[in-house]
Parts: sequence; C-alpha cells; structure tokens
Amino acid sequence: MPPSAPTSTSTTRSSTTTPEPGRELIAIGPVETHLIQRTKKDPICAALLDPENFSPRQAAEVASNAIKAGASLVLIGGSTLANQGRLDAVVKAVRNHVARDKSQVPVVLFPGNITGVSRYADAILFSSLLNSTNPYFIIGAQALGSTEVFKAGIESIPMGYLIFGNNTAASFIGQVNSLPPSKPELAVIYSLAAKYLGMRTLYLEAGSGSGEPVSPQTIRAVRKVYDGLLIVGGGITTARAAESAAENGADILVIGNLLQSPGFEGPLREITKSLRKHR
Ligand code: 1GP
Repeated sequence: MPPSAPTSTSTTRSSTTTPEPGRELIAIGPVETHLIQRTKKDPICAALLDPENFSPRQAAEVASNAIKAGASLVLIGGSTLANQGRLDAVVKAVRNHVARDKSQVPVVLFPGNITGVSRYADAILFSSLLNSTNPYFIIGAQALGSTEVFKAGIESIPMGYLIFGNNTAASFIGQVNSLPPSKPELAVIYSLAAKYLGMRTLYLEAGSGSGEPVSPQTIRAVRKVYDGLLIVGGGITTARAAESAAENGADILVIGNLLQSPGFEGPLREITKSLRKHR
C-alpha cells in the first residue's frame, strides 16, 4: 500500500465536504486517495492478472516486470475464478514481490464473483455489474461477499461496472444486457446512474481479449458526465489504442491479455510511455 497516501473523507474528485461530527461519511481509503492523486498527473496503466492463467510465482514475476515497464497498479481477478485458495496464493505472492521491490504499487482485487475476495490485497474494487440482467451480479454476490470484505478489513472502492459488446467471458458469465458499442448515449445514462448512486469509480469494459475496445466516442461521452475515476479495459494492446482512450478521458487503462505474451514488456512500455503526456 502506498505509505505516502493520506486518508481523506471527501466524496468526489471535485468536491470536499465536511461531515457533521458523529455523522462521518464513508471514508475514502488510502489506495483510492492515492489513485485519485496519481491520475491527476497522468492517466495510468493497470496490469490485470487472472489467477486462472498464472501460478503464484509466475504472477509475481509478471507483476514485477509489468511494474518495471511502467504499470502503476496491479489488479487481480477474473470472470471464471472458482478457487479462492488459488487467489490467496497469487495475491500473497504478488504482494510480497511488490513489497520487496519497494515500488509502492497497490495490489487491488477485481472480483468477478464471491470467490474474488482475499485478505492479502490492499483494496477491492467493490463493484456492481449495472447492466447485468441477473440481480445476483448487481447486488446478490456483493451481499454474499460483504462479510469476507468486512472480516478482512480491506479497503473497499465502490465501483459501477458496465460491459459492452458480446462474445466475451465477462458478458457471458455476467449475463449482461450488453451496451451497444455504437450507442454512447446508453453508456451515458448508466454512468449518470452510477454517479447518482455514489459510485466513485466506473469501469467501462469491452471484455478480455475483445476485438473491439470501448470506443473513443463512448469514453468521451461518459467523461463529460462522470467525474469519478474512469477505468477502461478490454482489447487494449497498443500504445495507439491506449492513447486514444486517455485522450478521451480514461484515468486508468487496464491491460490483461497482453501480459500472457512472451516479451510483453516492450509493448507495455510503449503503452505506459504514451500515457505520460495526457494531463
Ligand atoms: C478485462 O478489461 C480487462 O477485464 C482487460 O482486458 O485482457 O483484453 O487486456 P484485456
């Protein structure tokens, strides 16, 4: 966890509120504060590791190399993760490695289900899949997983999650009423709903390995109405695609699939370099 990150009780990036004594707002934790501060400077790249694809040792090595290539956040999770023990082992290995490297990069859970909680992480993206057709993915899994998060005492970052397009594991497993990539106005109304529900983070997801990343038009339209942390992922493998998402308002670009290719460090470095000139 970044030791320098101060704790804060402000509700959004653009407003500060002083709560009445005894009626404190839900505090924004150190990881979220760090991400907000960090992305004010530049958009950042998050390395996403699916424990289904890596052994704990491999995951630690890939995370370490991704950080050396400029990734500023490590996300761990996946749509089909069934083995919570495996998740724990991967998170622990990555966390230890990151701590040894003294890189101060947060290791954050990106759960697809109740199996996605690990007490070894710095924080969890506590998300609701807003365009699922199944209430389980909107609030059921969250209720079932909440006790584990509470017991673990890990920081929770409230997040709206929106899935675009079809033919990806995320859209299939999440049983989504998929947002049409060519209709940014539909993404806008969901983003406004997320904002009014108090979700301080929003993830626009095209799905891992998608041939069609979230469009620049959609990112731009959402950015106009949503002032929280904006995460974009799915199918981003080039500096050009990352730059386009950053230019249109993304704060965090998530890279997953690319990390499974040997020699990913080169293209990843190009991606992270391309993000440095966008604020
Ligand atoms: C998937 O958005 C992430 O949840 C990352 O997608 O694996 O295509 O990089 P990729």
